[in-house]
Amino acid sequence: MSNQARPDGKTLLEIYRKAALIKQNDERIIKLMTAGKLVMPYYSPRGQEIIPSTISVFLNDDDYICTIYRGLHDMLAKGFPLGELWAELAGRVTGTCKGKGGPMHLTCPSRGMMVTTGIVGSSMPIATGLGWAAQLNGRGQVSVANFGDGAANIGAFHESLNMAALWKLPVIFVCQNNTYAEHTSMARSTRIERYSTRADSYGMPGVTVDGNDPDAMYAATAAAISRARAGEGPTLIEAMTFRFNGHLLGEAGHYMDKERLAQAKANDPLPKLRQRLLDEGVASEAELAALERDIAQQIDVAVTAAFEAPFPDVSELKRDVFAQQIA
Ligand SMILES: Cc1ncc(C[n+]2csc(CCOP(=O)(O)OP(=O)(O)O)c2C)c(N)n1
Ligand SMILES: [Mg+2]
Repeated sequence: MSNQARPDGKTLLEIYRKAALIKQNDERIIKLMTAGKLVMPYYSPRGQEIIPSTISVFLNDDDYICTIYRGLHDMLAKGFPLGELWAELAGRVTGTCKGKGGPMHLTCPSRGMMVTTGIVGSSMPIATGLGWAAQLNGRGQVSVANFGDGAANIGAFHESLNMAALWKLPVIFVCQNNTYAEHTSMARSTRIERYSTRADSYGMPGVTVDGNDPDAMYAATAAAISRARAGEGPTLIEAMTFRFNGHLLGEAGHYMDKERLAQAKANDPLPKLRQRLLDEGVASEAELAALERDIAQQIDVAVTAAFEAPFPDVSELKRDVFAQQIA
């Protein structure tokens, strides 16, 4: 552990800020959905927020990320503008996809957030293609593919890892292993213990880390990023985590191990990180409280503006479906 990169106080505070934003945003969505004010499919990332909060401290605006329906944490951590995010969630014209993408298709290409996809496994080939583009651009950009444990059993996983390794593409494959694919546990999906062992088959490093531990995530990401930026090729990071809600908000979660869920909630990484910031003298209670209040206010502003904005006009229905033909 001693020769591994460790986050300094300022970085830890930034990781906490991102994670606190994800948590508060999640709470606001659930509140508005249960009140019937916001209607959408919601795959809560609560419990998994340390993973992207740590990865994204290494990312620049022009680095690429691709994610899945359970990817709001990835987007928020990379810096999705809150106003445009809430407008998109609420289906309003002021969203980044003019309200026509919604929560399943969040994108913000100007900040490197290239796709949210509902097709399991499809973030990986897209991120691999973006990695190829980054290699051709030659500006040292990296491409991050976020996906779940279930997606590690899809053909696109194998094809993407093989191609990225072969061409030494600057891709970081991040398997956010919450141990369930929809209602099926990992134990019922594979004979192997660790998906990271598959990296060896394609000739790239693979590590399994505690995704809820900022130190472990930081060290794994630092190694993967420096390898990618140096033109040495991709890495597979399997980040172990657990989701606090069911697959889709509103489901009963009958298939989930109740004891493990209770344990995961008791080990919520957010209060732990908050306490660490206090213990290590990185921030005072008053400073953290102010940071959390500021996040709440930012969400208030974004929600209010979103609900005041108009829905797209019906004339927008067929626009932006196909690329415009150039004469
Ligand atoms: C190609 C494809 N097959 C099946 C589905 C249905 N489906 C939606 S989510 C999901 C589970 C994926 O689990 P995982 O990759 O572990 O991600 P998590 O939801 O746990 O974050 C499945 C099978 C789909 N959307 N796309
Ligand atoms: Mg999963």
